[in-house]
Amino acid sequence: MKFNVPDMTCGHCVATVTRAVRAADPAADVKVDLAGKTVTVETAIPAAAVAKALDDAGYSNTAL
Ligand SMILES: [Cu+2]
Repeated sequence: MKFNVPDMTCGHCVATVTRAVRAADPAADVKVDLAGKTVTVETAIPAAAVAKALDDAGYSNTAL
């Protein structure tokens, strides 16, 4: 699954976003494209759960 996360601006954001997804699913594979403002996640949990984890971390997002 892939999300547009427009508010990511730096390496700190990448780390925060990655940590947020891993908190929801420790086994998740998270790839962040900072320049493209996208996060690609391989996970068994629902997309809505990943979206909520990102929201809760302060990063609004839309599914792509
Ligand atoms: Cu940042």
